[in-house]
Amino acid sequence: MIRYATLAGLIAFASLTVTAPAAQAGPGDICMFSGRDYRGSSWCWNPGNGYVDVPPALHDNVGSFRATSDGCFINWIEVPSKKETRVVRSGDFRKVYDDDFGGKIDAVAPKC
Ligand SMILES: [Ca+2]
Repeated sequence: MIRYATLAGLIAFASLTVTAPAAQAGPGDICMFSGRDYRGSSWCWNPGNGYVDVPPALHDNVGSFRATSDGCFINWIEVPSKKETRVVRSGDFRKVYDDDFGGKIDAVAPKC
């Protein structure tokens, strides 16, 4: 019976972790959302991750973002020589970004 309770607890913990990614955003992250107003699919990046291509759900499809670290949004025009960039500063946020550079984002990096 005790073993069963422990297993159930582990499963509950695992599903909580999976269903609440936005709440897991830590300090120093830049979090992006597929929808406006911080809704939809979300993904958080940290400068320690280095250069990262954004996940498919957010590729050319960032509806909003919040930054608590500096970083750089990248739109590749021709890999690896031609890119368009936007500097992001800690404290930056956009509730609506898909009508701007959010509609072009391919990757995030610590510096432009
Ligand atoms: Ca792009």
